[in-house]
Amino acid sequence: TDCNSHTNDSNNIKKLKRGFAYKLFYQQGVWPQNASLNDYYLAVSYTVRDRMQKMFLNSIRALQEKDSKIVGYLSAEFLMGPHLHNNLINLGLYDQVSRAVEESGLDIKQIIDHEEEPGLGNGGLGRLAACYLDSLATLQIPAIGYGIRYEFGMFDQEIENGWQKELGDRWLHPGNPWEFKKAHMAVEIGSGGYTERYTDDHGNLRVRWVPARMVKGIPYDTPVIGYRVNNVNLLRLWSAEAPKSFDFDDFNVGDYQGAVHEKIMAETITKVLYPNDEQFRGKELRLLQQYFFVSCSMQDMVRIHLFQFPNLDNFPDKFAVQLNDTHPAIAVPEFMRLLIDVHHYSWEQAWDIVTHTFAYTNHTLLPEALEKWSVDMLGRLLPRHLEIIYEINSRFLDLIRIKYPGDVDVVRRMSIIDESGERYVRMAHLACIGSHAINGVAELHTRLLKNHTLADFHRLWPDKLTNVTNGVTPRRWMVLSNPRLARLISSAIGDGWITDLYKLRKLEPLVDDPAFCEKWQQVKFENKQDICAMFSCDCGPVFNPYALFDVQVKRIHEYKRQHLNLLHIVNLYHRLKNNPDLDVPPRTFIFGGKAAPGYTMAKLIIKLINSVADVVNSDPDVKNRLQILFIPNFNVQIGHMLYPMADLSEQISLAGKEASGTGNMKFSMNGALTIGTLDGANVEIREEVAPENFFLFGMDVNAVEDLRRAGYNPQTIYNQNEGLKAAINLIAMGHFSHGDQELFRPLIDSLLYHDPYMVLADYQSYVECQQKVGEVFQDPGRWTKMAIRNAARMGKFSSDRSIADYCRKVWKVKPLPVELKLQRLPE
Ligand code: 26Q
Repeated sequence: TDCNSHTNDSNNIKKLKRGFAYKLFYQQGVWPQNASLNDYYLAVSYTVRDRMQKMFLNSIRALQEKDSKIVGYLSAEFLMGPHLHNNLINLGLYDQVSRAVEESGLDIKQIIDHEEEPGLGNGGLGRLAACYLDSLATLQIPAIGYGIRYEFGMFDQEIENGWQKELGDRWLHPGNPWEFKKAHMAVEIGSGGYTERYTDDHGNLRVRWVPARMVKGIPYDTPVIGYRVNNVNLLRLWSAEAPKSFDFDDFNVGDYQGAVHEKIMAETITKVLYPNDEQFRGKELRLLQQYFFVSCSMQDMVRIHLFQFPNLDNFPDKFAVQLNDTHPAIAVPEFMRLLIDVHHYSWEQAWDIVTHTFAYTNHTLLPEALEKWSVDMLGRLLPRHLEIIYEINSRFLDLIRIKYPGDVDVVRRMSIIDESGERYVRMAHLACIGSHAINGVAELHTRLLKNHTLADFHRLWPDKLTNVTNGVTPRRWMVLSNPRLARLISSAIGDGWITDLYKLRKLEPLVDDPAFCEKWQQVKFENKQDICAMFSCDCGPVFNPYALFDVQVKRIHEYKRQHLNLLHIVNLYHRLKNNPDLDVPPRTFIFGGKAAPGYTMAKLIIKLINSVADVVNSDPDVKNRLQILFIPNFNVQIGHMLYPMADLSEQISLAGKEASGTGNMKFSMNGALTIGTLDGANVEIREEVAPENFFLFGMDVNAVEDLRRAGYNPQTIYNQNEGLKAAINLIAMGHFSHGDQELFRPLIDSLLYHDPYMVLADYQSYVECQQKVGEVFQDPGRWTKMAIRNAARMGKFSSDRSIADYCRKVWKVKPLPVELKLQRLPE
């Protein structure tokens, strides 16, 4: 009864408060009056963590007891974002903990905001892995996420004089209350050395790898809890340590320096996340990172399997292993090595096990992003793996020759080894050949893989390549980040949508309910006010919450075309200056995103955004009508604030370049309208929300291809378009650089003489579409209906749907609900 649950509540709050005090005293070792915010953050987190332990241990037991298949999700990146808030929501403890914290004289928001987020990813791919872990747990699918415990995650970005500056991310410094170090589960990882043949006791010829160096992999486990279920999955991240605790007795005393060096080298492996996405660079340490976490993870799964079964024959029935892009593709030869050299399987048996275990997700169409490791380097670091790769390739090419007699070109194209110049190992080919399933991440992307990037493989194995459109978790990206909207939606249609996002459809009839529409507008307005409040205290511009908030947040990359957005802004500024009566709504343009530290052009784009912002924001002629804000250090935490307050979502990549995009989904779920090209998942978003609720512009992939074939010359477009010319000239003449005409020249020259992403070709269409956006925004009733319809039709883009697709099409796994077997806890 109500009365009963009330007593339970206050009982629970009492217990939570006691928990905080206990943790402060015994764990942090401080009196409450001396405790810092960090002490409180840790005390609250440890208390919450304790509440997960029973579920965690029950989940692990369920895995061991039952004949259940486990998903092993191998990813070099997991961009988890802050844990505390998410765990409170998934556990259903937010309100109680909030009260308990309040009664202890603190503010839950302050404590939540104190968390240093684990930014162990670059962007889309890493965040996708995190959304998938949330959905796996919520759908009660047993899963382990395997990755790297980088000591330094994604760098922190500061803006200095308009330029990006990178600072080391010290996320572990304040202490990480969410992980458990499992020192006893360490594994050993080799590198370098040589291979040798030998005959074993039974007269069998075998191969042995004799590595030159060994490091230890130590797992750190972070529990991943599902939304309101008892299932707790595992994120297992590996950290590298020197093989022996540094004990110089073990080393030749004469080589003390060398011993220290070895230790430092070992621990370098998991030091830092490589901050470049979409641009492959063949660094030795990066290959070592990949091999390190892959070997740790495969050995771990083998150990778990052998705990339950006498041999590895049925490994593919126990584990489905997903390769998140080719970063973990070295798992294919590594598992072959473990099966053949260590567990003494024949090549044929081993290959059967391997190919029934792995599946591979491709995340990119950009040729420069495809991983290819120099054969020399790979052979030096992993000599046994190179031998195995050669053997895989030789058998594969025999198959190709039989299939396509006399076609030497197809052999050259499909070979794992690129022999066009210096020899390289093509990791995508290795992943395709070693997997039973390959998938793209949006319908268009998969089609392009089938027709271009992986066309030969698709022709060979027509059933292997499928699509699984990406999704994002509505727990973090709606419930957690947009509580006002979540409350409004739940009050209208109940809260079933949180675990079945298709239920948002029930919102559609409410577009004709003026009271509901008004509340919807009010939510958006309050979300915008929150942001404005954050910036109003500074001496900088005060943002107008009545303006159209036009947002582009994502990694800075030429293919994503932040500079197309800028050209429109400069053009609008120019028009407003020349015609103060121009009938356009006030706009606030918001940018956020990091540039890879070595990507000069991307860094120049950041500088240009900030330079245009400086001039426009201080120009009285456009005061309150045009404002630009670059939010530094875009990360998960800042995403929580930005997606809910956006009116307009910018998804303006050149068609055929963005594999999927996932920010596009987050915006739309939160009631922003999209201006976008027919690229990636935009195509499907538009399909779902209906064309009249989507601002489409630009060339489609066919038009892009036609134009490229006809010969694209950006200068012709520049010369023929007065508005474009004016915008480009303003930048080139130094209007935004205190007269300096050199500063932005590389960017201008690139646009005028190469324009690899066809910014100028799509410019006019974009500007006209933006004009339409402005007109619709001036009719708030119409805009709101469109926004509600957008959110209502986002069911497909829940990561729950994506994971259900993977379970059915790729992994063949079923839910394993965990019951809480009551067992008395140790006193
Ligand atoms: C590779 C080798 C060496 C160093 C770094 C890398 C590297 C690291 C990260 C290469 C690529 C990435 C990240 C790629 C990425 O985030 N891709 C995005 O994946 C999303 C999820 O599928 C898609 O929505 C985006 O379209 C895609 O760009």
